[in-house]
Amino acid sequence: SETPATRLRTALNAPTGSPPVRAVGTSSVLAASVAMEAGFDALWVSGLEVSASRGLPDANVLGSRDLADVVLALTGFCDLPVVVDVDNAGGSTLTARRYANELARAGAAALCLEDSAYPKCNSFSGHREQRIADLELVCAQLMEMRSVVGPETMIIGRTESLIVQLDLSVALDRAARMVDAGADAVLIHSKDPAGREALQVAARWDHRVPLVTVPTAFPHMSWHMLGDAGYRLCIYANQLSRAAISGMRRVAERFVETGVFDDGERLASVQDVLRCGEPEATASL
Ligand code: SPV
Ligand code: MG
Repeated sequence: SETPATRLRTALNAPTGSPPVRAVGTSSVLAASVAMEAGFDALWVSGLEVSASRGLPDANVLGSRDLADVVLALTGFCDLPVVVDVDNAGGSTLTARRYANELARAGAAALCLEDSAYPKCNSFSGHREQRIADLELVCAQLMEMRSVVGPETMIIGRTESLIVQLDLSVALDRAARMVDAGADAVLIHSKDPAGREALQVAARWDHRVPLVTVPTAFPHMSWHMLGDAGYRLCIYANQLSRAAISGMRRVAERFVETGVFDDGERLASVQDVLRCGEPEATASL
């Protein structure tokens, strides 16, 4: 029967050139309700967003339980497939086993494992040096995860090669090795603001498994363009959090200026909040 995981797998494996799956970072049900209304196809549980929402650095401080709590809330709320950023899954095969077990049980449709060395740092953090993990370890982690999740759960192999300024050939080779170890899809992360690197990746990947992109650094490239280039999943990792910050900042600053929050133009209704916990709720505001 159809589950969010099987729907995601089918959509990702549709022919190159079909519209890509669009996932958006949602670290709360509030964000997921907005994503669902807008018509996103899937949800992304971002290590960065979940860490930030708890006041933690995106640096292997978050644990599998923290992520599972978010996944449980999202899968309880809607049936969009949930793609989970497990970072380097704690940097060992034993920790990878726990991540895979907990997140699969929470209902994740896909897990994204990256080859950053423990302790990781965010691909965009300027103040710390990202290092890349031993490929043998990453492949062993992948195989361990594959062995504990069901066959429908996808595992995305992600390489940070380009983030640490290794050659594209190294990135493609590491991605291919992750596919050999059992990855169902591949993400070669890039922060080239022109988006040229992302296009080169798509042109040179052999597409034996679907290609995934996180276009944070090249927001001018639409999902239509990325789909045409050959990408099958576009992950908008943090844009809703950033929209929330700018929205909250605007109304908070205005409140301090004017003394009131009464600003019907800018505030969603109380109903919108109630509905996250009780879909049938009707509020008088
Ligand atoms: C995240 O959202 O945590 C990601 C994407 O892994 S990035 O921030 O680009 O590393
Ligand atoms: Mg992350």
